[in-house]
Amino acid sequence: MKAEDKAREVISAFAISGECINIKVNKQGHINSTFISEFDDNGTKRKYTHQMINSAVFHDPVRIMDNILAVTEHIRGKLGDTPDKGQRCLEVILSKDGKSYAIDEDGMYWRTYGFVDDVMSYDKVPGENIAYNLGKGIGNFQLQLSDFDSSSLYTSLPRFHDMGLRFAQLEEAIEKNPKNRKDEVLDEIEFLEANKERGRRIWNAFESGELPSRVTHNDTKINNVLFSPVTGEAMCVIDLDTIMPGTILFDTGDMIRTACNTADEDEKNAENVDFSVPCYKALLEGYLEKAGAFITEKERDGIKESGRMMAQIMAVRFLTDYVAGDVYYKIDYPEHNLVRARAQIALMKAMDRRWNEF
Ligand code: ADP
Ligand code: GN1
Ligand code: MG
Repeated sequence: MKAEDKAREVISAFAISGECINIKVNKQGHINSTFISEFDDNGTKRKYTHQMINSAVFHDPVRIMDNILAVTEHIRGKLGDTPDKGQRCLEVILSKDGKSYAIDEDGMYWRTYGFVDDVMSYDKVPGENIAYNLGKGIGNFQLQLSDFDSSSLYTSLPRFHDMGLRFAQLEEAIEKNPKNRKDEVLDEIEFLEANKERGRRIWNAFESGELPSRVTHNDTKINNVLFSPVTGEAMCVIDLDTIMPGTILFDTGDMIRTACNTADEDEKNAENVDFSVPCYKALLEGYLEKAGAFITEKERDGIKESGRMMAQIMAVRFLTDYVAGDVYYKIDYPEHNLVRARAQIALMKAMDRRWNEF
């Protein structure tokens, strides 16, 4: 059965008025399967986002939905009577029996959000204004959640940004070498291993309590924020599966990694990958406008390193998936994960080249 037809079947379980007149796939994310539908309710058209939650990654979708309900409710409280509230915070649409999910006949969990319309999504930063607004948007998101009790959150992916764990997974994949890909990636392994100790510092400082634990998003890449096409303002932070206690440096790092990269995350020609110092400055300016008031000196001091650390985490994770045989990320062609890993390594090197400029 076509994916869209399957989606059409399962979404009838959600409390949506009207008739589904159109459904299509969105291919932007690497993890979940996302569909956009349009419903006609007696002449009024409304759009929705439906996602089949990736059960190989997320083992307890119900608890993830509990996290998302709690966090979005908290943010909505902060938004008060803001007229465009529906655009500024994801809205979970419940099922007809009042649940935040529906289960299809294969046992897969689905959820529905209101579609955030009239916004732009970028895989690559188009310029400094969007970098500034990404920083401000995530700073604001953290601020909105700064009084949320992080201990009430379910940890959906334990040790998600633990560099030591990520290296252990890489080493295990290399040891097993199921697709005989190890010999192709010896240079990459050597570079990453040589940077291992430096890459571990932020996680270690977080684990030892030197960096405070806060509610963080943990996946703040640029296409997980939707922007106004008019002003560039960050309207809505999406992809809330990984909201967990963490250090703000995971979020600054992922923003830097994605918003200061002049090339796509899967750029094939490493020479096209550069680190944009103007975007870095703009991103930080926006971020500190919102987060500057609550972050500590130690956190502030770690921001620069956080971008390099997250590029490294991603290089290690993409390389692991390549060696392991593409079991985690969605890919479009066989070398996709290798291309992604090389592009992140190129980004680390570009940062190093420009280290004294920012
Ligand atoms: P994944 O975990 O696979 O990355 P996301 O939740 O990030 O899934 O969704 C994938 C893409 O779908 C996003 O990058 C965005 O373009 C789009 N999207 C997701 N939710 C919405 C929404 N509520 N409104 C509009 N677009 C959305
Ligand atoms: C995944 O879900 P998506 O595509 O927004 C991944 C992130 C990576 C990112 C790299 C749950 O994010 O950790 O940084 O790919 N999400 C998960 O593009 O593993
Ligand atoms: Mg995403």
